[in-house]
Amino acid sequence: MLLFLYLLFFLSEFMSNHLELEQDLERLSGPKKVFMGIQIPIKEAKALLLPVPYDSTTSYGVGTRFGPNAIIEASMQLEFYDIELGKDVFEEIPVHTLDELAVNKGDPARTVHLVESAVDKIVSLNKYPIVLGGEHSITPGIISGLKSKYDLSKLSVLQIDAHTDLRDSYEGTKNSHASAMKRVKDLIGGSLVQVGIRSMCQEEAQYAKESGQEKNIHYAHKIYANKKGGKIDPDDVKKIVSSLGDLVFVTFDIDGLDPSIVPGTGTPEPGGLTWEDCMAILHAVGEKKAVVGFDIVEVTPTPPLKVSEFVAAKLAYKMMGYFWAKNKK
Ligand SMILES: [Mn+2]
Repeated sequence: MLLFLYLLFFLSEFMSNHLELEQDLERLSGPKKVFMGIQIPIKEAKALLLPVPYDSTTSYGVGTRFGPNAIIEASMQLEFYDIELGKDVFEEIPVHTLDELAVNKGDPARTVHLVESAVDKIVSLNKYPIVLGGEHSITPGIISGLKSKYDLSKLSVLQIDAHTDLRDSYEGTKNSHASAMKRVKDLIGGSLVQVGIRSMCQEEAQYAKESGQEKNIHYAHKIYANKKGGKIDPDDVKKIVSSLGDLVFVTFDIDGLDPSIVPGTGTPEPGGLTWEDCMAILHAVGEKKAVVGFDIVEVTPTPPLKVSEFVAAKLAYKMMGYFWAKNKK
């Protein structure tokens, strides 16, 4: 009996010693690479951030697989205080950063399925999903993953992007980033509202006209033409907001912004939106709609420049504030 007690004592001493050593090591290795540099336990977090380091079907510049890690690293330089909102957004919307999804580069369909299953678990835990891509082909997986909690027949999607991504398939796959929004349209019953568009192929233009989608396309050059005093026309913002249903998912392809602000993206189209245009739109959407989640995709780091990933990190924080920290002061 005594021997048994002695063994028990020895074992517990050994384990607590180990725990201490582990904690010491963690401190020595510095902060983990997590969004904003703070890891909130899943139980206490309001949002779960899923990094999806996937590129497989991107057609021109490659490297979006390095996007999530670069954005998370850049986010550690952000201030918690949001000047415009007058508050610490992270305090209201604490985030837990999940490990990078183990994507399958050679199998786009499998990757989309993996994303779906991860997002399904996030919303089943009643957390907001934030997904960092990775290429745009992951978005249909995110939308499918929402269906265990939200009625997709009522879901609208706001897409900020240079491209419509409405090809039925591209280079032999229906899971290409060039077909991402066609897949999304197949999944949702609400509107797909596309903003900042300035590049499409003839098949897409024809599809947009014949399907009636064109009324929900807000071309970049028209937004420019309507500008007043350098600012996006409030009527344009109103049109964008009013064409969305009450339940909204936001997919933000970073190439929606002008490449002078974000050079690090696979297909940098000139004539893009300004930061202020995007903020005006996202702020208005957050005020009027229930936003269930968002993604930021197609960030391709271009070292030694860090501007693209920093802009993406700030964009994620602004969206958290606009969508979810809006009701409390
Ligand atoms: Mn795009």
